[in-house]
Amino acid sequence: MKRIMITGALGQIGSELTLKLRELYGADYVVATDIKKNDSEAFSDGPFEIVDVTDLKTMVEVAKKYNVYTVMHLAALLSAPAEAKPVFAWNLNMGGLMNALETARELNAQFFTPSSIGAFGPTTPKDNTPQDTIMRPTTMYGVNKVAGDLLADYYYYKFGVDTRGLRFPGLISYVALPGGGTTDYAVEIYYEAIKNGKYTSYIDKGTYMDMMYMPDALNAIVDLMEADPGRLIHRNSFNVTAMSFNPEEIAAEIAKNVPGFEISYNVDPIRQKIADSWPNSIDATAAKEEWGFNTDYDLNKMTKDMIEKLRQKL
Ligand code: AKB
Repeated sequence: MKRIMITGALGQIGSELTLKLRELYGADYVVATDIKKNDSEAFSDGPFEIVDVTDLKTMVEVAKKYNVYTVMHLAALLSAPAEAKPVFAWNLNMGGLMNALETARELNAQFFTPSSIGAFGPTTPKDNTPQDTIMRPTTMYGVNKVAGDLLADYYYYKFGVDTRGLRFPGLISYVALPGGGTTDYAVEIYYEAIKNGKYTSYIDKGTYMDMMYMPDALNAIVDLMEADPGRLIHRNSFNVTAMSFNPEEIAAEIAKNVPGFEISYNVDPIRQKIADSWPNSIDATAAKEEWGFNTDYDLNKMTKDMIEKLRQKL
């Protein structure tokens, strides 16, 4: 069997995806890469290489060294830091994606990269947002995601690269912390509930966003990559979601498990503006029909699991 190479493997998705793929396919067959090492198991439990995604030469060399069959490109700047440094975000998010696609083309490899609900904008229908709809994002992250969806489609049509991708909502996990997402409040709230019994939200009450628990997100990646290509009409930007809630609703669910838990608000205008430009809830029918997308966790089940796991961890 040939190998999978993951960029950004020590980040929020990568540190868990690397371990899951190593469990499924064997540790030697999953090459984790990142710009620097950290103490994650993804670094210590199998092959690891330093790769800066803006450096095409090194990326191709590493891919060739391991005879890579699938490139999974996760390295990217999330929505809030991308707003703070838009030029840097363009260079990293688009330059890194282009290099990863070129690496897949050169190795004749399958390709995966995550897109995001950030690809939608204020003129997109807000509720039950369709798979194919108006996409005029007003953030640099969103511009990167729409351009990335189109670029991955282009590599399929032009060069025949087997590109696939998912438009992820906010991802919630107790393993690795996300780095600078607008949806991160829905992770922080669990940590603060366990540590302090209260949380001050930077997202305002009443703000709905889509979310998904990490085990469902990892299953979705594996299922999409293993799907029959003949059934895929959308390929690079499938809407996927497991739940949509606002800060009051997640706080109420946490309070059922952490008696006395309280939420208060100190709204961050930058992240609130990003959240207000995103859908309330998206429609995942295309993913269900084309490759059988489904989820195990709703808000209730995820909250029980997050609290149990974080109590052990903290
Ligand atoms: C973010 O909030 O930036 C990410 C995302 C939804 O893409 N979690």
